[in-house]
Amino acid sequence: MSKEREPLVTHIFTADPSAHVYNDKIYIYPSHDIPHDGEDNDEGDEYRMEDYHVLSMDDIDAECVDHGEALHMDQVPWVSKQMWAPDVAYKNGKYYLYFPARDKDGMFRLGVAVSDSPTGPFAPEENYIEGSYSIDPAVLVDDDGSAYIYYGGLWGGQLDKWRTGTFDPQGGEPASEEPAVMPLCAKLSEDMLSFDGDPVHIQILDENGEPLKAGDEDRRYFEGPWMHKYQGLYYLSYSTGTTHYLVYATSDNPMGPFTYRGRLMEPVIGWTTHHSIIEYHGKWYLFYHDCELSGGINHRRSVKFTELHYNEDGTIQTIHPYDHK
Ligand code: FUB
Repeated sequence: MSKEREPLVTHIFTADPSAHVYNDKIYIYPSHDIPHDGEDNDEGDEYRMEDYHVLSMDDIDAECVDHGEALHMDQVPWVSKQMWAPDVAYKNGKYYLYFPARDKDGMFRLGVAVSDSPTGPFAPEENYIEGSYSIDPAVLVDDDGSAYIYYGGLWGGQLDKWRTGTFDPQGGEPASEEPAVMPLCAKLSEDMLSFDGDPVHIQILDENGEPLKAGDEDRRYFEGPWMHKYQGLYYLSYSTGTTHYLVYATSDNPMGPFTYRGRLMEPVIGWTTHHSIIEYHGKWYLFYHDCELSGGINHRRSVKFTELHYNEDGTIQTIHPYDHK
């Protein structure tokens, strides 16, 4: 039986869970951490993932099943290494797996692979999505069928190295008083395989309508976006990276601008924090990961879930991940 705030599986290390409800079951699309004894660094070289496994639960308290390998990097012609945080979207009767990985030149790009089943196997496209770079894709298929992909991550995720529009290996975050690097968003084409138009940086504003600043590390975007809708409002949530919070901003438009609203979750054990949000049988759940099971080893993470609660004004109650202990 799966339990709240316990690892969903313990036979492999899993991270970056993207949860979805298909046919009344919960499907979780995580990264698959590989244990090794190498060092951690700011480029994220310790995250050496090579494949994806699909997990599912028949109900929120049912046993979590590992459906095995759904895609391996050896099947993807353009990938050299590091298959990081994925997401899946359902449209046109098919399931589309979006994933970041380094290409043969060492650049992170976004790929897509397709299946008739939520558990895969997924057949990859020959090349990465044209015009894509950086990491952590998350896809929203809106009520009118339009699909949007949100992505980007700083440091090892390379988003800050593209600030000039081309890749600058020496690039980094702006000075602390300058606007922060914002996440990217693109509309997806009808067949879900390419961008429909140029990606744009979506704006995350503070309470005065000003873009969050690079030095505002408690609130600025770092990586791991997720988009969900609640009572007609779009909620963009993400990790602040260096300060290890999950936070959120809202807008009445899927491409923003978004206004910062608050903190979703306090830091977990481990450097990274990464999540997704679903509604299931009338309740809301946050799927996330931490390194409790591995005793704090950053690249040996475990996926967990917990219930999430809204206040009447649409704000979300901050989750304290170890309060129950
Ligand atoms: O799992 C590798 C990377 O770590 C992800 O892409 C980031 O979001 C962070 O969780």
